[in-house]
Amino acid sequence: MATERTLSIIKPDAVAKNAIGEIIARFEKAGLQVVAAKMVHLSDEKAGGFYAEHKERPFFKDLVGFMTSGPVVVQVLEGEGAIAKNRDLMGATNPKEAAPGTIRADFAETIDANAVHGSDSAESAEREIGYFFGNDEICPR
Ligand code: RTP
Ligand code: MG
Repeated sequence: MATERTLSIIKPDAVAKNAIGEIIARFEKAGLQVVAAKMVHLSDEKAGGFYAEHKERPFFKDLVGFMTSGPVVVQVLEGEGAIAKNRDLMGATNPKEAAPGTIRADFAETIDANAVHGSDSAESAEREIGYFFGNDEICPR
């Protein structure tokens, strides 16, 4: 499998729980490397643009409200099959359906406040990484 990059966001609920380190440790233990990272408090515009694909969905307003409710940690993760590996580590969107031992099963309470985001395809990863990071902010190792 090829080396890939994916965008990960530790969402406001997990930051508020002081779980940044525990979540990043899971990525590292699974063989993913953090090659870019920053903490930001998203504006409505930045969060809405990020989730633009969901603009017409009934949950869009709540999603943007949640993503702007506190700071987030945005990272680029690099490694073998990073996109699928990160989605596996995250677990299902609804934490009640997430497999035991996944990040959402262990740190999230609700589908709205579900601890982490991860790119869902190579196309999404490319767009999302460019949405948050310039090339000079990514540090391959
Ligand atoms: P994410 O983009 O945040 O990584 O989550 P995901 O791929 O697992 O799920 P996605 O379908 O992209 O949805 C984005 C976020 O919107 C909220 N959502 N709510 N009430 C609902 O039916 C519903 N569906 C999705 C979730 O917070 C989800 O993470
Ligand atoms: Mg998604």
